[in-house]
Amino acid sequence: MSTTDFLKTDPFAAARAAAEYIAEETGVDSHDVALVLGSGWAEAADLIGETTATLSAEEVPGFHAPAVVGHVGTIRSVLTKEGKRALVLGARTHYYEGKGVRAVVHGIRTAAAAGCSTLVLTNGCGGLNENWAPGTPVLISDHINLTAASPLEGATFVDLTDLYSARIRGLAREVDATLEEGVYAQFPGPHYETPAEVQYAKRIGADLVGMSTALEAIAGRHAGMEVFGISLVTNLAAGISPQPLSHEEVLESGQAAGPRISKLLAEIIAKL
Ligand code: 8IG
Repeated sequence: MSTTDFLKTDPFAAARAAAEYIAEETGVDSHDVALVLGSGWAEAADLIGETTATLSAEEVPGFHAPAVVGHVGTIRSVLTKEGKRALVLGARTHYYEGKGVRAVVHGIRTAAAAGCSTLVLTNGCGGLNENWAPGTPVLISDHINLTAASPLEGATFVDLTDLYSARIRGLAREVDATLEEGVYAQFPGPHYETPAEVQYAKRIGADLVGMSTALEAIAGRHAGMEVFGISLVTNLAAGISPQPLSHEEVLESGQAAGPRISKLLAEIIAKL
């Protein structure tokens, strides 16, 4: 049976198989923290410690090569100065790729099976607050899942109160007291929102709009991990600024903010 078939029959067995492969290939029996790198966050891994092994996503059972320019298709094992083992997932499968929610959260389940007790989710997103200029990092306090999908199947009732760890948000604020926080709405994508949809998101309580994170956070909580999320506002959401959105703009503001947010993330991970 191919590993893709395995993902179809038992996603948790597929995650265990991937974790076993990672342990063998990296020589690290158990990892401590998983880090998912979204748009704009690619450089962060270099600052959190020494990369001891690099795998390409497509060699690990159940993983796919990334579909988006600006995303990194590697899985790295990083040793932090504090002696923690970080599993850095540069390859995220997005819901809009149409591979199914199991594929979207496979990396999360693999990280849990690899021993990770903390999950750090990063993303690039649109901001609804005009005061958040492109390049502003924002802590995720909660989410609104607008995909109408769930990574959980059957009668799996998981409490999502305080899904995004207040403890780790506190640690982040010790690093940078000016960090603000907001509610992240995951849209299915891949199109950006219309201005009317952005106003709708605002009225239902969102501060950030994007195409990832919520489904992964749910899978992380279900797997027993402590979840931390941080967004990089790479653009003002549609209609908040008079300018139209472009993927190039998103990549540019991500690159400009890179050094600052990489340092920020490394300092937060050092405190975990
Ligand atoms: I980067 O404005 C990035 N990702 N849905 N809307 C949505 N996703 C995004 C946006 C945005 N910017």
